Amino acid sequence: MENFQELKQLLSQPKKIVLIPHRNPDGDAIGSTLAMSHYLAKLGHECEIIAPNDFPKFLKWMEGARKIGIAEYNPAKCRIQIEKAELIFILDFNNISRIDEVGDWLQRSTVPKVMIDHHQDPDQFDYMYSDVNLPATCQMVYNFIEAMGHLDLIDKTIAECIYTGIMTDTGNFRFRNTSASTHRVVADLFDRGIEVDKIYNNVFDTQSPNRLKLLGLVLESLQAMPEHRTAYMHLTREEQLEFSSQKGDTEGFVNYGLGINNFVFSVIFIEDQQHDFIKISFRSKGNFDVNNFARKHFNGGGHINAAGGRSDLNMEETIQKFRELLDIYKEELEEVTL
Ligand SMILES: [Mn+2]
Repeated sequence: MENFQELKQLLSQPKKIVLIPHRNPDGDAIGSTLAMSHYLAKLGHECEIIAPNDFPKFLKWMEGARKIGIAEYNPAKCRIQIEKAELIFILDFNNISRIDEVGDWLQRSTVPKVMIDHHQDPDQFDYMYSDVNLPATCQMVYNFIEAMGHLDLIDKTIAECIYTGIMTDTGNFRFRNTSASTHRVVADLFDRGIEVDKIYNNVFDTQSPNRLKLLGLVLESLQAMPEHRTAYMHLTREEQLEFSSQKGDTEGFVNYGLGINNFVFSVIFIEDQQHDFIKISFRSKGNFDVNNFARKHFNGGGHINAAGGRSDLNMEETIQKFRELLDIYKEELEEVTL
């Protein structure tokens, strides 16, 4: 971070601070905002986290998670909190368009903004710590606290939040950007008392029977295209209603396609429950760049191996468009080395 000393100076006086994760916050978004807010509170700041919309139950066990303001439920209250903020942290995203109307409130605010994030092509903010090589914003929050000279302030609660973000964003320590430094951070979190079995249990083993049935349905829809080393799945609105699908229930389904021998590209198409569009998740292995693919063809983006997008066509047309695109990428997909 270029002007880190200036930010450090800013943080030396107690302030009203608002922290914001991206829309549809995941483990890294919630983990990083909670870890940072617990840390800043220890420095004497008054912190509020404002999420654009609600997040799944399997992230609500973390200390402070239930106090997070949800803009879609309490817009007036959240807007006022942003108006009153003297400093704003933007974590795990780098582009105002990812936070819906919270972005409008943010743009109206003239206070300094600090962005900490690992996605590509960040917008410009007053203070920026951007590193696309790190696997999780939570690892960056750890690095930030270390740079502040405050590792001793990382207690078990903060360590749990950081671990949760790293664990979920690295796919349990198996995605490519997981590095020695990631494991060193995690080793230090162990020293601070985290219980990994408890965290794993809280995040992964709290599924409803309906979620597993929904997974069964999604796997049933799987289309394998060995020629393209690609698998895709889909889920309609009716199917989600049938199993009373909750927010977060479809998280991780897309990864199953990458479990097929020699496959490098997996996609899931999910019809939005309220609005007429298709939400798409892309996952890949090796150097097949789904960030690029999502940006170019489906109004989305993300990372090289994990990205999201959307389509305003109906399900059938969206899948048709996708299949046509695959032919263009056939060679590129063939060449991916594992
Ligand atoms: Mn992240």
